[in-house]
Amino acid sequence: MSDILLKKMFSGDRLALSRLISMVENRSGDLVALMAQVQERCGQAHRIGITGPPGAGKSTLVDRLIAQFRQAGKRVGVIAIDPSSPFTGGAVLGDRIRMQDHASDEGVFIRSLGSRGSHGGLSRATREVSKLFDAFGFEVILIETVGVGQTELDIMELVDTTLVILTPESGDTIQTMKAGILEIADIFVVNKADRDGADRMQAELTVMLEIGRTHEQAWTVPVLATQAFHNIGVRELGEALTAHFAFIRKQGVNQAKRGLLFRSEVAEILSDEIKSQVHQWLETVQFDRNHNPYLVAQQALKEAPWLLQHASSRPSTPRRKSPSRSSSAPTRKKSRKR
Ligand SMILES: Nc1nc2c(ncn2[C@@H]2O[C@H](COP(=O)(O)OP(=O)(O)O)[C@@H](O)[C@H]2O)c(=O)[nH]1
Ligand SMILES: [Mg+2]
Repeated sequence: MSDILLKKMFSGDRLALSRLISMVENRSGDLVALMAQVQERCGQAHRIGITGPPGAGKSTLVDRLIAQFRQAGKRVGVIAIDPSSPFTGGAVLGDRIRMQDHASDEGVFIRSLGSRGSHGGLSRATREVSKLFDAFGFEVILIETVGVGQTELDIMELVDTTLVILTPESGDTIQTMKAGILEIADIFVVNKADRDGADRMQAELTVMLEIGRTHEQAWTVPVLATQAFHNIGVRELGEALTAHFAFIRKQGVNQAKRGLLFRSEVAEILSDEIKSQVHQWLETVQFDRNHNPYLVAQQALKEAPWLLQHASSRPSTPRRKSPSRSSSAPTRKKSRKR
């Protein structure tokens, strides 16, 4: 079934795209096989991450940026993330209403992701939805996250350009801000520049960036001022975004970093798969009260079905001895659920 959906999505069917996103969100179907096909069509989109404290104006800016990119003839996919909320309500719902102007535009697709549907793997779900968007043909992908915690930092690893939005009142945020956010920002925006203190905030940030600047850093992080609400400074922001994308395209990807990210992605896919197989296997095991979890785990490592599957497909692997039944070993239930 997913093959038909994929085919439809590749031919531009938005409903198919929407259903595939739901599959990714709910972790249903053979996602590894599905995403392997999606991956083949990826690599064209400019992925932009937008982060910063709640209320800074991220959604308003996203809305303005959508309009800007649409005017330039680019198609835009938007992922709005709310990791704190178990339901995608509240702020994200508000965001969707704010962005509703674009709802009838065929060149725009807005989707919110919460931690509920994604089974805890919010960064993996985000990465995969972003890949679906890329394969679908969106030239620009905007990912809005709330806050500056670990989830946001993880998500910012998935993008080409990271935009950090602050306001004139964000002094405390900068003080408490983890050093990480300064390092990951490719562009800073001081939004709500209609308020007092925007100039000072802009100057402070510029100084901080100057102090932290290293020699090998070829990109100078711009600190821009915007008034998203009044649509001021948005054109300059759009230009800075495009300039950064051109810069990283020209510079080429850092091979070492690319290798690191690639390995961590493979590790994430593998460990998710193994974890889910472990849980499936545990369903088939009957325990009595005195079981020692270490002994069960030890035994499982010896006769784990997921390892066996792998081993049996490799003729060079030495044959296993038939496992001896120890009193602590779990017994397999008759029928294996899959
Ligand atoms: N004064 C002022 N308010 C703004 C500006 N941009 C956005 N806002 C308001 O700030 C509030 C929060 O905006 P929102 O985009 O939801 O922030 P988010 O939580 O970062 O996504 C809303 O009431 C916006 O209307 C601006 O440039 N100036
Ligand atoms: Mg928002």
